[in-house]
Amino acid sequence: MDIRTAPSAAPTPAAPAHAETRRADYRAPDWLVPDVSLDVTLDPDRSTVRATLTVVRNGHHDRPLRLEGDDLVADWIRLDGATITPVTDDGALIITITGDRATIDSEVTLAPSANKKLMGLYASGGILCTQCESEGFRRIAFHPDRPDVLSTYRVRMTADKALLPILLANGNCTASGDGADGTHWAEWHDPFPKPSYLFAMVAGDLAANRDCFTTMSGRTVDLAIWVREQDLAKTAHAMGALKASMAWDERVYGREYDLSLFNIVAVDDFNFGAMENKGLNIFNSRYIMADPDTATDADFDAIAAVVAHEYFHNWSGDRVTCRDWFQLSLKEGFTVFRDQGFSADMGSAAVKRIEDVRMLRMAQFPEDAGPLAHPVRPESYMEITNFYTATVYNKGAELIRMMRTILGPDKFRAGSDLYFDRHDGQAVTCEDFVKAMEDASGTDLTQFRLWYSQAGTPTITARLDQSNGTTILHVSQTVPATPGQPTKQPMVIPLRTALIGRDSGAELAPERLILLTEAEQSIAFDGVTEPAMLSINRDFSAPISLDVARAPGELEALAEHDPDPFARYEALQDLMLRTLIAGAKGDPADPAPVIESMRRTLASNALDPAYKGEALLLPSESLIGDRMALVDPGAIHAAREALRSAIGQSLAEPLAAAQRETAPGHDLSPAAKGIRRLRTVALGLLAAGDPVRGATLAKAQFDAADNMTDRQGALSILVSLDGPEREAALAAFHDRAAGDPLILDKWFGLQAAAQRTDTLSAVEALASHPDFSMTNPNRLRSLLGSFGANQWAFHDPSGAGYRFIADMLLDTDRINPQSAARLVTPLARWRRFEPGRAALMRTELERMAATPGLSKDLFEQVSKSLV
Ligand code: B3K
Ligand code: ZN
Repeated sequence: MDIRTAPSAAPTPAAPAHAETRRADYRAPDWLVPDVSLDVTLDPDRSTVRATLTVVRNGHHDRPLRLEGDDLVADWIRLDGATITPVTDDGALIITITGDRATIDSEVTLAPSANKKLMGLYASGGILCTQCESEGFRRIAFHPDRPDVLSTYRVRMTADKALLPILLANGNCTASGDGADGTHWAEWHDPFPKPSYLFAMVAGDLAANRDCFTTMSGRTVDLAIWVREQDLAKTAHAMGALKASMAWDERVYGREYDLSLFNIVAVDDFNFGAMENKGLNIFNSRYIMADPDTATDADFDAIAAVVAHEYFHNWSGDRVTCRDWFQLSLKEGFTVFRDQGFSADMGSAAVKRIEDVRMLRMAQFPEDAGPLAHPVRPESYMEITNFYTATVYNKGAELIRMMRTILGPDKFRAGSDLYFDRHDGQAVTCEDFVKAMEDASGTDLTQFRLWYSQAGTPTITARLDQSNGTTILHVSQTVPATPGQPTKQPMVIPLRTALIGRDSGAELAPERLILLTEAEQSIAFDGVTEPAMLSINRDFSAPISLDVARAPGELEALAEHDPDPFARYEALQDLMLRTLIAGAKGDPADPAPVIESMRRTLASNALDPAYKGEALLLPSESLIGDRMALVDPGAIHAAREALRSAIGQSLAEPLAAAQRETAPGHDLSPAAKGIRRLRTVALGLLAAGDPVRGATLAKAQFDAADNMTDRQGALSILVSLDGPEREAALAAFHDRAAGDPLILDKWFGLQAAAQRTDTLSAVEALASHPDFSMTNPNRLRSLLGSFGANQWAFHDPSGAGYRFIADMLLDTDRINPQSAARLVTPLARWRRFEPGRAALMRTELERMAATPGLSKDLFEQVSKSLV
């Protein structure tokens, strides 16, 4: 059904019809393309692509060949050497072929420098590069462009040697040389059959950081990270992460790299983080370039995680790929799970788990609770680009984690071995992954499969009953209704659970795995003779909302004694949330229990600074809102600031001591990072308790910083304060950036995140700043993404924040629809807000929906938000 015909949808007279693609309609390809040969002449303003496709009929049928094209005009098309004029359908070519095999040649002319969608072949700062996932190859050549059509590729690239001296594509370079008139050429061959979304080529004036890696079978792989010459010094961390990832995948998953070359290229204009093209990963430069003076510790960690993620895709994505885009989580959920494991092994597993759960709650839980909720394996889409979501990625990773928890590490590894062996070289489904896990482990995962098909975050209630001399845990689950899924079945919920003595603090019942499979279940614990406290969903073993009946004082005791680091963290968070929600509702909210728990956490000798930094961070304003029936941003902000201020005043001494601790900027050890993390968290609380002292301390931290973590941390506090220190630090930060785009992104982002009444007008002014750019996705995200995430400022009761974002996104949509569609999600949550704001948000969505010429990307998000 066209979504615009839904009875409650907004009127959209001028919008084009956009058909839904449905998972249930999947049909194997009519034609296969075993070989693709490209002859490309590269120039920023006028490139030509000659494509030769060998096509083979797949099965017995008389259907024509369909070659997709997006914004392509064919200079000519030939079928077995004879020129043809095919029928066209929505940019695609429909070609009738009589035999079972044919050769299709075509030529198109492209203008990469005019391509601002950043899909297909485009220019970024003089570098020509490609982005094909999901459906970008059809902007380079006519092709079926679907992930279940796998081909081997040969590519010949020709370009002006002075302008574009480096020519790269997937696989191995088989020949190169100089041509006439200052041109040069290179030929590349990728022996591994791959879908078109993994095709890549790059041409530019690039320099390489080169290294090598010896694989477990003794082969040497040449590694290169390509950037502009002046950025070479900033690639060392990424190279280290790449080598560590290669070793980790051999050790943990038994996966060896398969080509003799692995190239990474960094570009400044990129729609997302990075792309796993076979043998030629292309990265957003923010996930490659770092030194302690320009990148924070969090940036360093993110670089390692993304380098690992893209590298791990070589097996989970490239060697075994997706049959269709509904299976996206097959590669993304699994690969996120793999990169999370890598990061946990490289640093603190406990802190990594806390960070990952925070991310899940910040991005995925709201998605699951809103109009854009969809299962990990979606059933339909208008624009697949809109489904690169936290649900597909992060909830998808949680599904893999739960399978590992249920099967245990050894059977899980047997399952992943079987999956890779069984499906090497194939395009497969999420079902194939689960089946491999089932077959290798002998465990029935029938009910578990509901996690792939049912959207919504399950809510679990748990109550420990010790009233009759027995100890019984009563647990129940409900899965909320989501769009298109009014009723749900009970899921398999793995809950790592232990009992802890309320008086002794001892573990009364050792940890066990409870598998909840029904709507309600009761579980008996034997031999428990003293009052017990429930330590449940340890390590966040299931991605659920949990409501536990607690006796007074329990959360405080668990925050101090629970041996599971995640559960201890969670107890303190719940304590904070209880106080914050009461405050936001106008109920009495005594801060003392939170303050005393925080005092004990700060003083503990058993906890490291990194953990303390995480534990002392209050839940965000949006997370508090997620736990309330209706969100009132002003009341939430006031309650949170009141608690922060009370903490800052009561714990001024220990916080100041933590803030005084420093670690040298070049020291990137987990211990040094932890000191810096805690330092800025402490500074934020101190400033909340005493803004004048806070400004002085923050400016001193800013001025003395020998690293970006301390400098950005100080500025992140100063931007929300008043006084001359703020303006001085902002000006100094901008000067130090000296045009470095990644530092300027921080400068924009910090101001858009400021907790101030004038943030909206500041953001409006920044949109006209000479350093702002509508065409660079990083800069757009820095300003609009940070502002949209700033609950208090964005939800200004006047509605001016909504108007501003809508205006900006309508402009963005004409340039880069993918970016516009991604940044609209804060407005989509309108139903969660108090009626005044909800009406204003809805008005802006309706205005956008009624705008003529809206892209399919933005139309899908806006229209689904209104239904
Ligand atoms: N697979 C890419 C994402 C592509 C997004 C296309 N809209 C990067 C990643 O997840 O590794
Ligand atoms: Zn990925």
